[in-house]
Amino acid sequence: MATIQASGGPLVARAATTDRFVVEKRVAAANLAVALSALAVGGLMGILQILQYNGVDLYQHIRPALPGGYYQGLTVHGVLNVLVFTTFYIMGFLSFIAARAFDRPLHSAKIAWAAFAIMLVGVVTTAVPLLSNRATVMFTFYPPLKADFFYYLGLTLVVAGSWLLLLNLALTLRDWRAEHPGQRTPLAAFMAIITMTMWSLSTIGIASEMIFLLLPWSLGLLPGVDVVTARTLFWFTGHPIVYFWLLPAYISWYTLVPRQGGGKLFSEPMARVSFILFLVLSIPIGIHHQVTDPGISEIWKLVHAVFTVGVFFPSLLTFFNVVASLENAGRARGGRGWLAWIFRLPWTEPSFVTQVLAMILFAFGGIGGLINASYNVNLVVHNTAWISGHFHLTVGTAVALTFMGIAYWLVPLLSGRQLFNRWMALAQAWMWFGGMAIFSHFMHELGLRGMPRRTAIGSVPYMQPEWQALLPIALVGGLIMFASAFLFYLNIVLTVTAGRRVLSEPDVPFARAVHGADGMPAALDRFLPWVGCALVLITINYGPTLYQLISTIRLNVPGLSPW
Ligand code: HAS
Ligand code: CU
Repeated sequence: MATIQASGGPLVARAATTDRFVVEKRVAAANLAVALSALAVGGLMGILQILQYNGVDLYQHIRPALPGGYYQGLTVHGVLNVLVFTTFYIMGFLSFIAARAFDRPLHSAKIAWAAFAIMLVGVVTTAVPLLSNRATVMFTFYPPLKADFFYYLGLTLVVAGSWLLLLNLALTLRDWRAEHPGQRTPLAAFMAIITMTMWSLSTIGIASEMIFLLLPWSLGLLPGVDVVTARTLFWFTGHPIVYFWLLPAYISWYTLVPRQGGGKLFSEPMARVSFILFLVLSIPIGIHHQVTDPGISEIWKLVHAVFTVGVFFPSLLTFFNVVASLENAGRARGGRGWLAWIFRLPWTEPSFVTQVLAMILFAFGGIGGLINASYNVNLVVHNTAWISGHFHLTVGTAVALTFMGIAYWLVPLLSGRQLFNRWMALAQAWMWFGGMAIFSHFMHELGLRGMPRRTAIGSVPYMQPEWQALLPIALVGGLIMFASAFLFYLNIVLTVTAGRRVLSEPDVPFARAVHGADGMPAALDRFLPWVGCALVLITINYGPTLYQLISTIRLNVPGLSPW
């Protein structure tokens, strides 16, 4: 079976590859299993939350399992969905896709398994206090809310395990370069390395927060904590984490979706520029989450707001490039006219449709992001349900729905079986799209009407009639998403257990590029100079604030566990 590389180079014929990638397949399967299990439990909490908003508190009926009620459920929802599901899925997907793009196994099976093992120990360590209501602190674990030591330890292990993928990819790149002197790194592998480099750099913030503040504090070794310093270190990682979730989805949109649609990627150099910009610009903008925090100079808040508009740009490049690639596919399939080519796209191919629907909602999530980023307008939306609307379009759709779309080809490939039912998959994708469109629209609306986020709205004494009018519609959206998730899991479980066995392994659908890597500037295939640029910008944008916070640090705020 032939695989086409996105580099625009010649077709690379590949004979039976099954055995060469057995480790990568197992690593991917193990990571996906944890990821999808986490999403199942985390997603279930979501429906309990929107029911609670509507005055139906099912948490009361599961008290023995979740004694902390709404707030514990919300913490489980956030931790499992955006920390565990995303990180494990990304580890599995990137390990697999990078090896296939390099067309060679990863450098070390031991490192790949060690990463998985460390992260798994981390998840279990976090889960114990989380489920026993000793860590009801949300996924952002802002002090002075204080969780059990093991909650912080477990999350630290998940992050530390993920660093090993960067090590493994870097070693694999070295092996590959030795075998292919002078050649351009295959696009998907290049993008995977950029993603993991950006992530590893960005996690310096959360690692410092854990090691110097939260871990010793939760052990009683520090008299108290410094709230603003902790929050600033958190958002040093907490903003770029959203691009750590997004970039693997972009890898799929750039290197796989064009071919799944029947066409080619429009421009490989432009795709590389976009990823390099993410590496350089993702981190020095985290203070846009702290516009209302005291103790940080307005100048630096403004600088971070301006740079946030800068990081909008690589997503605009992606918008252009991905839509141009879809147009290429539509025309290759006989499409005509300015827009009529859209109808020629393969609208019955589950993986493709799922991801295109994710892209469409992401355009709206992106627009909302720009509103969040607009310094003074942020004051209108901050800490309201608007933000929940925003991130359900971004991580909850652009990322989660894309990952479901990837699962529609990856799970069959890993299990050696056909997708159980393509129509069920198509229904699932449209239901997520429709349900999320309703849910997130009304969450944005509720936010504009002043409804706070992270609040058990169903039991507050200040419930407003205008919220009461809109909440049931958001619930309808939530119920449609719930049904969609049910179909997804049914299809995946039936695929793995009862899908028709396939004799020959399907191809990984890497796309070729219209404008490929030939003649592209060498800088677009380098890593270290861009890491250097990122470090310079981080130093400029964070240096003065961190210096001021650390030099005036006062570890005197006692911890609270009000639940
Ligand atoms: Fe955000 C808060 C700004 C993107 C996630 N964000 C959050 C939180 C989360 C989150 C989880 O500046 C809450 C954290 C918390 O708990 O407090 N965000 C932005 C900006 C962007 C952005 C400027 N966010 C994301 C992504 C996320 C994510 C991506 C997850 C994956 N966000 C903010 C700000 C806050 C914030 C403030 C703080 C608010 C506050 O006050 O608390 C941009 O990167 C967005 C750029 C995106 C685009 C869209 C490009 C569209 C594409 C698809 C094109 C294809 C199509 C298909 C349409 C420009 C690439 C066509 C189809 C055919 C058939 C033709
Ligand atoms: Cu952000």
